Amino acid sequence: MIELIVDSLEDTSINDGKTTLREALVIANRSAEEHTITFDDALAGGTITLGGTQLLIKSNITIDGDTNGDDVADITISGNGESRVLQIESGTATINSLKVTGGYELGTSAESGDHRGGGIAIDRDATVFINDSAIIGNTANIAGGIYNYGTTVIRNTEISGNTAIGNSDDGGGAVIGGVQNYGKLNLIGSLISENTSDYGGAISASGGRLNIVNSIISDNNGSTTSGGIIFWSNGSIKNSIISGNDGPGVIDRSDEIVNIRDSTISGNSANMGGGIFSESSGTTNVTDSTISGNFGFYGGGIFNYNGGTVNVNNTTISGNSATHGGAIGSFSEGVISVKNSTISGNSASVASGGIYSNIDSSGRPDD
Ligand SMILES: [Ca+2]
Ligand SMILES: [Ca+2]
Repeated sequence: MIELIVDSLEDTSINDGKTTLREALVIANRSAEEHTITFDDALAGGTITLGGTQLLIKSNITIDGDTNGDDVADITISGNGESRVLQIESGTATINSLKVTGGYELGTSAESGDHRGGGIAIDRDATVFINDSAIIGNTANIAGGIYNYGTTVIRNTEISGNTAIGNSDDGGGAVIGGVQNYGKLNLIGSLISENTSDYGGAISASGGRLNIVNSIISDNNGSTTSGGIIFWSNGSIKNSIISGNDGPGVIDRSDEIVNIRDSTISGNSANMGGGIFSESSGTTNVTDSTISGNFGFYGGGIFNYNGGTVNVNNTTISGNSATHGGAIGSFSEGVISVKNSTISGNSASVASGGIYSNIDSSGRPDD
C-alpha cells in the first residue's frame, strides 16, 4: 500500500511542491496498487472547492478525511455548484470521513451513471465503501446525492438536503433527491433526511438490490410519489425508522419480495398508502414492526393497490388516518394477510377506520 498525503486545499495540478487531492488521485489512478490518501493536520476544517471538473477514482483507493481519529469528517469537498464532486469508475474505493457538498450534475441520459448523481456517481465495475461521511446539499436531474450502479456499502453516513431538479428539455421529472440504486447497496446505520424531488424523496431502488439496516429515513419530500423509499426490485428494511416523509414512507413497485422487519413507519403523509403503498403484483412482508400516525386518503397505514400480497405479522398498526381504510385499504384483487397483530385507534372520515378490503379497482372507493 502506498500512502499519499494531501497538503493543499487548492484544486490545481501544478508542480509547486504541494500535493492537492486531484494530484494525489492522478498518481493513485495510474496503478492497480492500493493507495491511501490522507490529509495534513493543518488542513483540518478546510474545504477543497473544485474548479468545475469532478474528481475521478478508477483504481484501488482509500480517501480518509479524518485528521484527528474521531471518525468525523475534517475535510469538505465542494463541487461549488459547477460539477459533480466524485465519480468512482472502477476499482475498490473506500471513502472515510469526507463531507461531499455542492455537487451539480445536469445530464439525464445513460444508465451507466455518467449523468446521474450530483454528489457521487458509482459505476458498474466499482466496489465502494462510504463510512462516517456526509453527502449534503448536492443537486442533479436524477439522484441528487448518490447514484449507485456498483456494489456499495454506506455506513454511518448522513445523506441530507440533496435535490433532484429535473430537466424539462428531457421531458423527465426530477427523480430521487437522495440515492438512486441500480446495483447492490447496503445502507447501514445512516441518516437520509430532507432530500427533495418531484419523484421520490429519499431512495429509489431502481434495480439490483437494496438492503437498509439500523437507519433513519426522515422528512424527505417526494412530492407526488414516494417520500421515503421506492422499491422497483427486491430488498429489505430492518431495524429502521421511516418517518415524517411527504409521500408514502415505502412504495413497493417490485414484482419480487420486499421484507420490512423490526421497523417503525410513522408520520408519513401521502395520497394513497401513507405508511406503505404496495403498487405491484409482488409481495410485501411486514414483520415485528409498528405503523403509526400515517395519513393517506386511501389506506392511511397500508394501501394495497395493484393485486399484490401484503403479509402483516406481529405488527402494530395504530393512529393512522384516511378517508377510506384508516389502517389498511386494499383493492379487491389484492391479498392482505394479518396475523398476531394489533390494529387500534385508526380513523377514516368516510369508510372503515380499520380495514377497507374491497375498494373498487376503478380507483373509486366502492362504498
Ligand atoms: Ca502540486
Ligand atoms: Ca475528525
